[in-house]
Amino acid sequence: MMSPMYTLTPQASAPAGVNPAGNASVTKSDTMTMTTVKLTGLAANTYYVGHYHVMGTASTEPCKSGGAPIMASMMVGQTDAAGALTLSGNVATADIAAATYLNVHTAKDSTGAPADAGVACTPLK
Ligand SMILES: [Cu+2]
Repeated sequence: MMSPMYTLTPQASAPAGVNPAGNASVTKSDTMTMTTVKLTGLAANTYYVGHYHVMGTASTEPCKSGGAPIMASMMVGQTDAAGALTLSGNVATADIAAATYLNVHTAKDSTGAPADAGVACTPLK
């Protein structure tokens, strides 16, 4: 089992006043991948959504490439009153085989529909 820890950094599309910082632990087996994302500096009592994404074409930098989300990897959660968030999820490792980055967006509501292009991101290796 490999469990790398990734550091998420703010994205240009993060709303003003949001200063996300945190990390993602990714525990990968041959069949399933368990992901836990912890961020602080977000808006209070607000829904956020995380996904793995495939590479896009807007940039050679994964987090700026604008790739499509892998919907099977969607994780939805709500921040606490201090703007701290924990997201966790399990996804089939095969479903994220082509992923090049993991990011978190503000969500419109508990359905996890994204409200922006992303607030924090990490490339994957
Ligand atoms: Cu996403």
